[in-house]
Amino acid sequence: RRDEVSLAEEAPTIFSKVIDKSLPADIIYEDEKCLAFRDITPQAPVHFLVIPKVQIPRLSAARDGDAELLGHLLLVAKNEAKKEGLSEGYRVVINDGPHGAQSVYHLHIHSPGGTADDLAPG
Ligand code: DGP
Repeated sequence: RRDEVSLAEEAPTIFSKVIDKSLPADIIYEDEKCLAFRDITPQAPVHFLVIPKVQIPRLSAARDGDAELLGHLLLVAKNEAKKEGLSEGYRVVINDGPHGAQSVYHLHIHSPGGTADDLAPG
């Protein structure tokens, strides 16, 4: 039996609409496996998200077979950070689940960057 939380986690999220382009987003990179776009509520001068096109709801739902995809997402994050001029560094954050402050249940990597003063703690 699956509980309400896991059913909710499997439902399509707003990011499915970003992927199928039914919801406009400022997309900065796309390939067959993933998409990178600017966060609608940026926490830093540069703040983009990298998401897989397949809906893995959260990091803790990833499987061993997702290793290559997860590595790809990280490499896209660092390539886009370079293109965005974040030569002095940036953060790479994944929020997982209620205690990790995850609000959208489609796995995403946050890459906020700017000056250290601009970055929210944690
Ligand atoms: P998290 O708390 O890790 O689940 O962060 C979800 C992020 O997604 C949050 O920083 C705001 C962003 N976000 C939510 N809805 C939209 C949207 O419709 N468009 C864009 N570009 N970003 C969104």
